[in-house]
Amino acid sequence: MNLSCLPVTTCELFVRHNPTLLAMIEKFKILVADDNPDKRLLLTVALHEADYEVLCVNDGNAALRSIETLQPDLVIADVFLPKVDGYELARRIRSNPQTKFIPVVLLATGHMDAEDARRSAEVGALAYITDPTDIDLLLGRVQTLLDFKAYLDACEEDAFTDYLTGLANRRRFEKVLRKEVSRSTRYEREFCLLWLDIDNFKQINDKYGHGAGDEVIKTIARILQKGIRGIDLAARVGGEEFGVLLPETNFESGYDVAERLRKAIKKIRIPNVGYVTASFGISSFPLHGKNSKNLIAKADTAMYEAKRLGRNRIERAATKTNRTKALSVTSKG
Ligand code: GH3
Ligand code: MG
Ligand code: MG
Repeated sequence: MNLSCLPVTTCELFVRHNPTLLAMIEKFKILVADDNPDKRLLLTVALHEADYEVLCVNDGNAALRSIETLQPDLVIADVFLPKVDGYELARRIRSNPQTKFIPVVLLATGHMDAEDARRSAEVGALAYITDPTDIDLLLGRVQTLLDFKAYLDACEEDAFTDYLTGLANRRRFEKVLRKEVSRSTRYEREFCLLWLDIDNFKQINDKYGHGAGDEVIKTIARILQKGIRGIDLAARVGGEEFGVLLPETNFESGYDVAERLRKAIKKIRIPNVGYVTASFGISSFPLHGKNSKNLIAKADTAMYEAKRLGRNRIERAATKTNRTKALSVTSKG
C-alpha cells in the first residue's frame, strides 16, 4: 500500500492501529545487561541479525539509568549482574509504573533449580533462560514477548486518543496538564490553557446531519493541530469542546495564540456546511490556579462568559484583581 497517497491523519491512524507496520517502521529497542563481554557480543550480533536495535550495559545501575532515558521495549539481563543483580533489576522494573510493562528476560548460566525459577517468577521476569548460547530459544521468547508488548502499546495509545479526530482525548490531556503543573511549579515557569467550544453546533447537526457535524469537529481539530507548536498539546475534551495546552507561554502570548486560532477557524469554509466559529476561554499558570482542576474550571468559566457576550470571541479568566474591578464598575452602575 502506498502510504504517501493518504492524508497525514489517516496515514498516522493507519500506522498507529497496525502494530506490525509500526514495528517495521520503528525497530524494537532491546537493552542487554551483562558484565560478560563475550556474552554481550554474542547477544548483540544475534539480536542485530534478527533486526532489533540493541543497547548494551554491563551493570545493574547502568541498566536502570538506560531504562529511564531510553525506554527500551524489552530487557535481557544476566542474573549475576554487578551492583544491582538481575532479580532486583526485574523487581524494580516491574514496581515502577513507568516501566512496569517492559518485559524482562533473565539469563542464568548453568543449572537452574526450582528455587531460581520461583524467584524469577516472583520478581516478575517473563522468561528465564539457562543456556544463553541457545539463540533460537532466546529469539523465540523475545519475539513473542514483543508481540504482546506492541499490542499493549497500541491499546494504551487507543485509550488516550480520540477516535474521531486522532487528537489526544480528555484523559491524556488531563494527565499531561498535571505533569505540566508539576514541571512549571518546580522550575517556576508559566503556561497557558485554552478551552474552546464550537458555537451553535446543535444547529449544524440539526440542519446538515450528524455526519456533517463530525466533519466540522475534524476540521477544527486539524486547524488546532496545524496552528500550534510541537511542544503544545491540542485535545478533544468533550463533544465539540477542545483544550489546548501551551507550555512556556505567558498570558498575553497565549491570548495571541487563541486569537490566531479563532481567526483560522472563522476563515475556513467547510464543504456542505459553510463557516463556523468558536468561543474561547483562557487561563494561565500560576496566575489563575496552581492545579489542573482550577485551571480548567477557570478557562471553562471564561469560555462560557465568551458565549454569554456574543460568541466567536476570547475571554480571559478572572483574577482576584480584575474581578474586584468588575464588581466596583458594576456597583457604580
Ligand atoms: P453553544 O454556542 O452555546 O455552544 O451552542 P451549541 O449548539 O454548540 O450547544 P451545545 O454545546 O450544548 O451543543 C453541543 C452539541 O454537540 C450537542 C451534541 O449533540 C453535539 N455533539 C456532541 N458530540 C458530538 C459528535 O461527536 N458529533 C456530532 N456530530 N455532534 C456531537
Ligand atoms: Mg457548542
Ligand atoms: Mg458544548
